[in-house]
Amino acid sequence: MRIVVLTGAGISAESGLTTFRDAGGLWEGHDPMQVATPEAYADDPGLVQRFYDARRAGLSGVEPNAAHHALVRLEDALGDDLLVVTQNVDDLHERAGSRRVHHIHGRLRSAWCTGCDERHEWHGPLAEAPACPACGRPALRPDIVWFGEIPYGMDLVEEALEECDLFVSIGTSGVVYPAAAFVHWARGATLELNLEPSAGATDFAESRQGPATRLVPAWVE
Ligand code: BV8
Repeated sequence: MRIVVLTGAGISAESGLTTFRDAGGLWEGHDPMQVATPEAYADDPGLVQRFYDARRAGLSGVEPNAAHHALVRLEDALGDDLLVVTQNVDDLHERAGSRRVHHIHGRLRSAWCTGCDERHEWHGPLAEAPACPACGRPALRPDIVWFGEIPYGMDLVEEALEECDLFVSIGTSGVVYPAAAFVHWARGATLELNLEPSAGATDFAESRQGPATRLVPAWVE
């Protein structure tokens, strides 16, 4: 049984990380559509760096929840037949113990040097323009896929979806593309687990509503 799981901000909500929607479309007081773009970064790099510095710092105050841990148990059972694809930029899947996680929108704890193209594990602030450990230039940006930028590993995801027996979408509103189109790329059965029906709920063979910490363990068991 090959399974592809897509997760969104909703799987991290019960860990205390506000979702894009629940925060009334604001993260740390900013409209992501205004700050999560290359144009915003070119226009005011300090503002965008501080927006991500705040969210990166917030990671040390939260823990994985029962939904993340249930996906680890599923991976223990399925091994490489399970692929977790996440839109989330937090590291809660990894901290729960998931080994095969693909971040299509990047990661808060990664810095990308626009000078030498190297990427580095990064836990501290970037707004102070630290030197790139590889080339020494102060050219580190958040390793985040902004609106208008190309998500990471689309070929890998498309191939996994075309070969899977089951596609499960957890905690996403289904408004951001191309992730919102994955249900159409999936070959097998499709299931949505979400607090409320997503924008694409009717595209799934089955859609269940409830908190991820209740629905995901129940589905995994
Ligand atoms: C691209 C990093 C080309 C930033 C993010 C018009 C039509 C179609 C597409 C477009 C269009 N105009 C523009 C586009 C393209 C655009 C797009 O989709 N825009 C949208 C707004 C219309 N997309 C892009 O630009 C993408 N790039 O298209 O490139 C391309 C494509 C393919 C191949 C080659 C080239 C890049 C998009 C990536 C943007 N970056 N993240 C950051 O994080 O700061 S997106 C960001 O917002 C998140 O990563 C996440 O993806 C998204 C938020 O979505 P969700 O995760 O779903 O979170 P949300 O809050 O919305 O929903 C939470 C859900 O959880 C809710 O349903 C809620 O009910 C539920 N929930 C809450 N609590 C719980 C719960 N569920 C269970 N339990 C709970 N306790």
